Amino acid sequence: MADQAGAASGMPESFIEAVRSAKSVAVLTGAGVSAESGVPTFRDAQTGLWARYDPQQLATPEAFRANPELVWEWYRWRRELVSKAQPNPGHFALAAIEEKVSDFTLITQNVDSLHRLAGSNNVVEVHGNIMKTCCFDCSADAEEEDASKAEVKVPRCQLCGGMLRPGVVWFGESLVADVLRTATEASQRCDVFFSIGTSSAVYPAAALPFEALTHGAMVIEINPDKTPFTPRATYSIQAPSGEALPALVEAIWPDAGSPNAH
Ligand code: BV8
Ligand code: ZN
Repeated sequence: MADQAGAASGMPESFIEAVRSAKSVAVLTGAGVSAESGVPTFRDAQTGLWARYDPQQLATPEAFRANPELVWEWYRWRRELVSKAQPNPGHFALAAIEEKVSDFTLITQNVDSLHRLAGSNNVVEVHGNIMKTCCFDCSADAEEEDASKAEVKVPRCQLCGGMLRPGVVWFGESLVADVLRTATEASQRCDVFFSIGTSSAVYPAAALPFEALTHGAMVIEINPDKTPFTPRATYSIQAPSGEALPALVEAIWPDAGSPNAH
């Protein structure tokens, strides 16, 4: 049963000691970590123009085959949004934790590059990156300028003439095998696993906290809402990650300095 650890105060000593002495830490982040940077989560109703579309309907190869112009319009809108977003204190706190732990892996479902922008190094992007572009037919990577010409509704591959697509993993597509293997291995070997800002609804990423648990890790969930994983968490911190993570760093590594913008 999850033990409620207070967001800022009242973290049990057992919790603080376990995280401070951890040799290996793995973290899974979801859209909730970027929410405080102004990047809408998948659960949030899409704003404005996109309110009438369900992301799970648009982020699929079928949608792209049926209407590549619409799918590109959606991704260009999201790229614009992401390019204006800045990391928030939650991102910086995770970069600070990486400095304190010898074996640290940050597994993210987010496609927005904010962890790297905040200074995290060992980032595993299990669902790709929205700023990347590749060929839907031959999978060749494409240069950014090929895709950014807004007047070209569906950019074409210079190698095979196929349609270019955003470099993300769509629903119904398999994750890149060695990326998933790296994430799974990190989840299996860690002493402490954090599941932060994710609805724990999308597989196989949602299986990673369970992997950590069955391999003996302490699993800490940080999410203002409950998720299907909450009852299994060792500790559940029900607070926004932008508040909980800096408080956790402060409580566990007071010398780490404030993990806000560097
Ligand atoms: C695959 C990139 C094999 C694209 C994304 C039936 C049962 C089980 C599984 C399936 C099924 N049918 C199909 C599947 C498989 C499917 C799946 O899991 N579907 C779910 C919906 C049931 N998975 C796949 O298709 C995966 N591939 O399985 O391959 C295969 C092959 C062929 C056929 C079948 C299977 C590929 C999944 C990857 C999809 N791509 N992103 C893009 O971005 O455009 S997923 C996308 O949605 C995100 O990357 C993210 O992973 C997911 C949304 O999840 P979250 O990140 O958790 O975000 P969400 O909005 O859901 O939640 C936000 C959370 O934050 C909330 O809990 C909220 O409370 C919290 N929060 C809010 N504010 C804060 C906060 N937390 C902290 N602080 C805050 N301030
Ligand atoms: Zn091609």
